[in-house]
Amino acid sequence: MARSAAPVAFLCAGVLLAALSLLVSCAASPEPARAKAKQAPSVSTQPAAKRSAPDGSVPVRVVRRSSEPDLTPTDPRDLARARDKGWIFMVEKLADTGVSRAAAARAFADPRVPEFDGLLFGLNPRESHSMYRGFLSKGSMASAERCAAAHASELRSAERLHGVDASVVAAIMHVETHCGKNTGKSMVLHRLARLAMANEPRNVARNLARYSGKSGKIEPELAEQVRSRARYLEGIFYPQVVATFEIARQEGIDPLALRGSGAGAFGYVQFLPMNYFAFGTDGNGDGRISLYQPADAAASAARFLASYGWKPGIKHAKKRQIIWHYNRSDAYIDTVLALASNIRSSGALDPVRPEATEARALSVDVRGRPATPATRRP
Ligand SMILES: [Ca+2]
Repeated sequence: MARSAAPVAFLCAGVLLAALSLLVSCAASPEPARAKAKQAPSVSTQPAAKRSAPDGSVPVRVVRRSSEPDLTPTDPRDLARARDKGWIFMVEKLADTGVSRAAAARAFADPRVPEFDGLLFGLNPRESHSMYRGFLSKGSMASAERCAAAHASELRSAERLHGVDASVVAAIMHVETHCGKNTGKSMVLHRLARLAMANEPRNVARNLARYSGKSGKIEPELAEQVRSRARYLEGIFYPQVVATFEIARQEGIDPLALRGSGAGAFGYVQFLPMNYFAFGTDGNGDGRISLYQPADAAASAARFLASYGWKPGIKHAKKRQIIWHYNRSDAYIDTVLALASNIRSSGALDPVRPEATEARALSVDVRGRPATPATRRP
């Protein structure tokens, strides 16, 4: 979604983050094709003592809220800076939820986090089909096929594990991040926190004023729509902010280090932090879960879809219902299913016969150009 604030609001999927006792609906996918993230968070499936991160990925244990209270004193300068920057509502809310006040104040006081200058939201945003038209161009379809072919083994493996069509997961991978080429450079914490501030009292007032007539008056029904939308956005995104701090707390990493889309999603298949905890799967069996590993990303997305009822042989209408949980957009669903159908018919996911591989190797030189005698000069 080139969709920064408003659009984010209509995607979402239900997920349980047991450790935080929070049940919310949350998006797996906001912004197709974001810039590549530098940080590669991962969830370790190994005991802590054995974990290491030679590839630079961040290991994350299963989320479990610590029973130990955080006794770190809050730096009053951080609190003052967070207040000046408009984030004090978020800091205090997080502290009430059980996130360390010191950690929250420090994060929002950090100069890397911009001031909160308000979030103006639409009341009923919808994605248009034109947003996705480019994904069905000849070039994009070919690129999606290459993505499927490059990761056929991982995608087929995820399919065997979760019973979800490999072509659908490949299509999602292509639409979300162009097969991992564009996973996003935005600060996940900041983007999620901004959306979660929708229901901050001053922000609600700002939006009520926006929807008021020249007289400054607003119809009660419209005012309730504005308030309802603010509560909805907060309900979706605030738990994601908490989950981001939970990742940082468990691993002792900087919460600002997580990078992703403008809507706070990250990795090849653009999961929000809670989905990362709920559906992250170690697809390649290397003992850690990283959504920047294609095998893990494919397995995680497949698990997500399976959790909403995807099974082999389900009807088209059921497929639509399930993908809706990934992104609440008909345009998105149409695009993913059309791409998946094309990937299937292209044979990109089919096993390559050894003789075919050999034949191809003979006809292509090292730079990938045809190497038949006719094109070569002596
Ligand atoms: Ca892995």
